[in-house]
Amino acid sequence: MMPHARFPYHAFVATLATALATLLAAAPARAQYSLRIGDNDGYGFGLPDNGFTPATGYPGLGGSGSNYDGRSAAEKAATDGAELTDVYSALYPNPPVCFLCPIQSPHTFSVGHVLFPVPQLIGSAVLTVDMGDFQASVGGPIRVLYNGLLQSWAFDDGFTATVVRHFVLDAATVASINATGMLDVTIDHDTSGDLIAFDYFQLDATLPGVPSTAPEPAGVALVAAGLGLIGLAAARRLTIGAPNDRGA
Ligand SMILES: [Ca+2]
Ligand SMILES: [Ca+2]
Ligand SMILES: [Ca+2]
Repeated sequence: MMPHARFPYHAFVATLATALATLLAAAPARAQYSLRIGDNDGYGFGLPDNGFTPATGYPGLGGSGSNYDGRSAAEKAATDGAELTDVYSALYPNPPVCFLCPIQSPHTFSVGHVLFPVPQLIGSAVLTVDMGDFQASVGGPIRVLYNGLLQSWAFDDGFTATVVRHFVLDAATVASINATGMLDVTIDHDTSGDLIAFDYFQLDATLPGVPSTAPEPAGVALVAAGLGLIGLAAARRLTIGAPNDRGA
């Protein structure tokens, strides 16, 4: 047995520093609500972000690769908007691009909904959409609404181009989310003949009035306790006048 067990000061400080780093890493991130609909798998065939599909278009059977279906079984069965991802075209265009080439989409409907349940109040939100083959000047712009509020998605990225976009939602949309507890992104293809595609949709939101990196109260208490112990350890070292704390 050791007659005089020394306080492992340096080991204690190292342990406390590790605990603090872990605590800060676990602090709430900037986005306190995050939900992705569909998956980030490159439109179901591994296309890199902001990349281009092959010159022939999506790997489907119809013109420009239309009627492509790269969905998983879960995405095919989904009703929250994931069923609109990894297919080309994401929606059946109305009017059709060509009356003699009916294979244009695995879907036969022209209006889709991406539905995010938001069960808490939010202060701000960003909608991220990985979208492909938008050609507003060729086929006409897609009509898009957030909870019934008209948006402008008149993008001209071009045939085969895909783009990851981040839409900062305006105050009216945030208020409508807080009023209804959800975000309904309505994608209306009734006024456009443009064939389009989506890889995924993601909503990130912050809570109102909560500093984005503030530790939780329990964490603050832990930090205070740790600082107190450091002070006690330092005081003890001064009291006993230990010249060397490292042990043998
Ligand atoms: Ca997928
Ligand atoms: Ca297109
Ligand atoms: Ca996908």
